Amino acid sequence: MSAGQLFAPQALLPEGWAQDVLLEWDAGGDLVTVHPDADSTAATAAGVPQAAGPVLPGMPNLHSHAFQRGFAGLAEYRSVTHGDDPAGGDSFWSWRTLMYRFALRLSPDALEAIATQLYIEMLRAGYTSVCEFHYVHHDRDGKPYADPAEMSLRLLRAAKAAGIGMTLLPVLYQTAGFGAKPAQVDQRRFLNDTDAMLALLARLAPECAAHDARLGLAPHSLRAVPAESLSRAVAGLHAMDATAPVHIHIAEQQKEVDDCLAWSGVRPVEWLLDHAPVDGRWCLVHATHMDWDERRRLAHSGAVAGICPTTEANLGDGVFDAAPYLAQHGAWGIGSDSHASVSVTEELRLFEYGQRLGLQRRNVLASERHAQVADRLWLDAVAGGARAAARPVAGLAIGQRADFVVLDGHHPTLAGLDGPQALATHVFASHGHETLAEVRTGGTCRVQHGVHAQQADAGRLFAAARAHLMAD
Ligand code: NGQ
Ligand code: ZN
Repeated sequence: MSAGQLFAPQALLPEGWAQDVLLEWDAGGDLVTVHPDADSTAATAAGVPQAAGPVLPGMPNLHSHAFQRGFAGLAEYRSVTHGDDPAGGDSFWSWRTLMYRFALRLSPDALEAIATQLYIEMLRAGYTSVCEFHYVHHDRDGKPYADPAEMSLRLLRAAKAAGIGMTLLPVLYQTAGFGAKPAQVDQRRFLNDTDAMLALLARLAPECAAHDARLGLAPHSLRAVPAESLSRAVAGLHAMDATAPVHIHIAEQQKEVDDCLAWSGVRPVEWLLDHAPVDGRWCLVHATHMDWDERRRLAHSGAVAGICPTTEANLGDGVFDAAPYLAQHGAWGIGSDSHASVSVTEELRLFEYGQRLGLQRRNVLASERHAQVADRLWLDAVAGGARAAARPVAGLAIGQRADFVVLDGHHPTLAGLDGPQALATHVFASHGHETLAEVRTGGTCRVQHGVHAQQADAGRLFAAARAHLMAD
């Protein structure tokens, strides 16, 4: 027995576009029927609702620091005239100093308000699940809350309230740089020893199960986690759950590459591939700066490269060299990271545009299989995002979650276009999210014509929380 049904005149299945697709899901929100070339007359006669336009798999957002939504837009001014960074001015590192100042003011209530607003915005943009890379664990003095899982639980509640799928990744953070450099005072809210982290994971496992969330671990970076802690924490996680996801920031800034070389003689991605059991359970966030061999090895490892194009642009990280990585079938997905932008289409577009700008060519990431760039981008990012999320969100296929978005075939921008043209227009030539008619997770409609039922209340709480934090 299905709990819900939809008839899609056109739908983007993992293998490509299909016509007249009957979708059915069960009471748990899992797809039980994905039937192309179904009889549309029979479906209409049986009262199956018809989609307003082409149906796409919902997009997993593989990298988020929710609290940074409250800070987005507030560091777009010159804060440094001459610093110790090579450019002698504002950089990733001076941004980080300001961001830490904001993080130090955060309360549990503020985090929940900001995250709820953010997750609603994600749904409105067509993201149907999120991997939350969560590192503000402790109170302002750096002491654990009475319940050390306090902040994590706020994120689970926010995801539930918004209706977005959740992979919670508590972050292990111990040091300020390679070679076990002691943590800075302004990093005090992030710190846990390895045993405390394993205890936090054990505390969160039943909570995540109760919230239908997946639990993983995020060693923050090779800068923040010494080698021994990295291996012990990953082993501890995998003793609890052998398939749990592991995410790590890596090689985002040239300085990190230089520091890693000075410390170990090898580059960060190379070091990780040599010293950690990197496979399909891993997501290497950014991986911006790789040489040819690192790129080849990462592509063959099965791990996902977590690309965050708007944040990487905002922070001046560099451009991920995508063409050779994708040519070697490297897995990748997208994340909104610092939330300078919360837009699936803007991330995908900028990913392709970075390549065009660098190579002075067009349609760089089209493939032999997908002449349409947008088809390739969308399907790759869903597949990689699902692997990073370690949840069944890999697209419109039986056994996967009924997470999908419906394009608005009646909107003037899309009217009269077929599925591939509509998707290409949605990605490359639409403004805002007006071309989305509907967003569903687990079959439940969360957004209809841009509106989420809780958006007004969430918006008020967000604005109040941010005003309070800024006055603090
Ligand atoms: C973060 N964000 O953890 O929020 C980092 C900055 C760091 C990005 N890398 C801090 N985009 O990497 O040290
Ligand atoms: Zn990040």
